[in-house]
Amino acid sequence: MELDPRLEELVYKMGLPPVVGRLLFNRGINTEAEARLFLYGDFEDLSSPFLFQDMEKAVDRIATAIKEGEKILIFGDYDVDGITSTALLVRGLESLGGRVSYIIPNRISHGYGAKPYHVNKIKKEKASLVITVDNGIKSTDFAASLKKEGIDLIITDHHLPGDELPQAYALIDPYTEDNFVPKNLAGVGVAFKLLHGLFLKKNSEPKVLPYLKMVALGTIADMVELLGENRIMVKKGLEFINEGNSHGLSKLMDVSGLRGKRITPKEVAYRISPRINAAGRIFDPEIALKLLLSRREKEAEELAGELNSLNYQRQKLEARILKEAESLVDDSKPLIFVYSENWHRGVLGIVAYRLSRKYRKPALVFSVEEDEAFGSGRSPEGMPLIDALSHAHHLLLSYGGHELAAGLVVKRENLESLRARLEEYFHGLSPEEKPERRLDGEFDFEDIKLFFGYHRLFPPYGIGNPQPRFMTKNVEVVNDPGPWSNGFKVLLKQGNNIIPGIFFKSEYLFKFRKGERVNIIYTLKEGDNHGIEINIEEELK
Ligand SMILES: [Mn+2]
Repeated sequence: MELDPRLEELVYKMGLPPVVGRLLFNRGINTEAEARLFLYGDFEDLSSPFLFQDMEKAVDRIATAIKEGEKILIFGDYDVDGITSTALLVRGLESLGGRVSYIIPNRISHGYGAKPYHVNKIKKEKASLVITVDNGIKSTDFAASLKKEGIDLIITDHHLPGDELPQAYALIDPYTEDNFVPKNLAGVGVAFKLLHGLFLKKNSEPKVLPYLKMVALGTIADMVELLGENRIMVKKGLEFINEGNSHGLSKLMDVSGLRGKRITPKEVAYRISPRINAAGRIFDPEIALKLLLSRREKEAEELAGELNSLNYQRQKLEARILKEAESLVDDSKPLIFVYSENWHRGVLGIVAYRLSRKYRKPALVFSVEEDEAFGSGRSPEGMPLIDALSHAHHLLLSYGGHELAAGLVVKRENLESLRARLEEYFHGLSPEEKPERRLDGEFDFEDIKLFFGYHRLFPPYGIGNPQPRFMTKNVEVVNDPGPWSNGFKVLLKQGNNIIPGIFFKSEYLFKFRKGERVNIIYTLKEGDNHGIEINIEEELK
């Protein structure tokens, strides 16, 4: 197997089989430290929270607030990342004796983020310390209003700052740091850093570990890469989730059809997150937060049921809007730009995502309400949405987001000029070509057997760390396939190695006959008695 020289050195130094090195390399890992963190990383390997320049200051301020019995208010956000961040700090600070309350702005009625008008509510709560989670880095006006009232503000966020930083007591955001801190944290990862710092100061570090459950949920839902520290935190968090949960989380898993099932990032992304999100998308995010905070079984059951029916409503709404939006698509244009007065704002993002995936171009979907249009955009890789919007910023009332997703508000009368401007921007740009099925490479069964000794070190799989997928050519079929579960099982041989393979496509029954030679694409699985098995996905000619 040919390896990059850097990789060859790494594999040699760490005593890894080349196949393992190659897979690490495919995931962007090419130093010994990164490789060690990936394969053997544990909680102790997370970087110190005190690498953040304002951490010390923030932790001390919170400690004082707890000691003096001041009211601390957590200012959250409506999605899974924002809700789990809020739950994490509410429960975390309470466990240290803090008096804590929270606000999660209702995006439908209040829009995104902290605004000066939230200050009244904060005053009413008699809070003297506000901590934002998963938002705040652009809330300069909010920060100024709080300052005027003499209320201290600690901002924790993972978004890019604007031109001006808010005037806060302490600011914790990877994007405002000169120090080396992990950059790809979700909002809940940053909130965890703060709590971790606090627990370290209180000499009760081990007690912070169970809060990684919230980190796992929010990090997976926010679609940041499951590499580096994120992957360690998600791995640990999922371990805790699989060991047992609070009433809130276990009722949520029940209604998601996951009772007794092992939770991996897939279950979080496809079953748990949509239900948490449904609350904020079409009704009130507080329902989801109350569920995560719930300590009473009966209450948790009711809230979980409520979330489940909101999720069902969300699906119906989404299907209707998607159908209507699609009827307005002009596929000859370089982007999809559609709007209506009859679309619910809460599902625009999902609709934009689906359109963008289907047509492989940027999609912007707007709900027009009176003289303003609220839009959500999604974009395939290689077509940077946020750059496009900043080129058109003079037409926008507000906007924010990143390369692949953005939100924006525009005056109704400017919609058509915005469309023209964006079409001009995207004209001639095309999305990055991505093969439908990502492959880790061609390997012999010899390599695959060596990798199998390491395969338990590779999950959790998710964004940035996909399940390894291999190709092997010239494999001999040892016997005719026999029925197995709802598919078929066959023995495959290459050199001295025989490996059982599973497949589900009945047309393969004609290809996998005794004595035939096949080229296959497959993933690995642990079979009976923890032996190696392969899951055949494709047979190549
Ligand atoms: Mn977030």
